[in-house]
Parts: sequence; C-alpha cells; structure tokens
Amino acid sequence: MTVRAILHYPDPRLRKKAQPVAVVDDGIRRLVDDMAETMYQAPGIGLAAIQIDVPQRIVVIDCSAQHNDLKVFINPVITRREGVYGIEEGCLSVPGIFEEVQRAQTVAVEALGRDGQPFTLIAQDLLAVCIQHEIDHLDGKVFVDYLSRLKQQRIRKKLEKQQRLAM
Ligand code: GNR
Ligand code: NI
Repeated sequence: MTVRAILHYPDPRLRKKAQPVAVVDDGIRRLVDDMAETMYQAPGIGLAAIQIDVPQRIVVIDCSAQHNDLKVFINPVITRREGVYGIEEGCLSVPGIFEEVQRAQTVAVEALGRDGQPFTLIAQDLLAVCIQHEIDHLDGKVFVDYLSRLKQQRIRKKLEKQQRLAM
C-alpha cells in the first residue's frame, strides 16, 4: 500500500467529473487500499479518488472514534435525503479551513463495496455529511463552493500563497 499525494484547492484537477468504475477488479482494490492508507495517514475521515488525481467514482470513509470502521463506496448514489444538518467541515484538499455547511441530516446511499457487491446504507449526522462531502468531490465540487464569494476568494488567496511558499 502507498500513501498518495493529495491535490489542494484551487487545483483544477479537483473540478473533473469522476467516471463510474466499470469492474471492481484487483486494480480497483489496490487503489481502494492506497486511498485508505492515504486517508488514515493524513489523518482524515474520508477521501475521494479525485483528491489523489484519480477521476473515478470511489470513496473511502471512516468516521469511527477508533478508526477501525472503513467504509468503501464505489459508484455511490444518494437515493434519499431528509432533514437539514450543518457542522463545521474541513477538507484534506483545503487544509486549515473549517466552515459550516448545511446539508441533509439523513441520506440513503447505494453503492458497490470493495467486493463489488451492491449495498444500501442509511446514514445520519456526521456519516451523512461525510458521504455528501465525498460525493460532491466526485462531481468536481468542494465544500468551499457553498460559502460566500468573499470567503471563497480569501480561501483561494490563502491557499495559493501557502502553495507558493511550499515550493
Ligand atoms: O477529514 C475530513 N473531515 C471532515 C470533517 C467534516 C466534514 C467533512 C469532512 S471530510 C474530510 C476529509 C476530506 O477532505 N474528504 O474529502
Ligand atoms: Ni474533502
């Protein structure tokens, strides 16, 4: 397994629309394992493949306190949304920025697991937020897109400066 480099906002590669996975084969499972290792090492509670510059519809999430409940979502689709819920979100692609975003409180999601088998999950609160945040990534969206233009501009300037200094 390999820790992969995470793209940082406003990298245009984060804006690609990720393509569905056709077959869950050993190559996809290796990618899933790299994503999990990258997420845990960061550390983060979720990661979409697009964040490591792989524009395929794959997400890993572990919101558990003990970091021992890895969830894998391949080609995830939200089929139901209910309620409103907002927490301060962060993103491994937007380091150091935390802002509240309003999302659905409960979602039903259909996806394929690491074994290629379809499943449905009903998620609430933090897990529901995380699923929505990750599926946004697959559609080229980042949580800062929900903030005011002024906040977006400040965040972009701050991250561009950080990236210049890091060269
Ligand atoms: O690690 C993460 N924490 C987090 C906190 C609140 C809402 C969403 C998240 S997801 C984020 C990891 C990440 O960037 N996933 O794309
Ligand atoms: Ni993110």
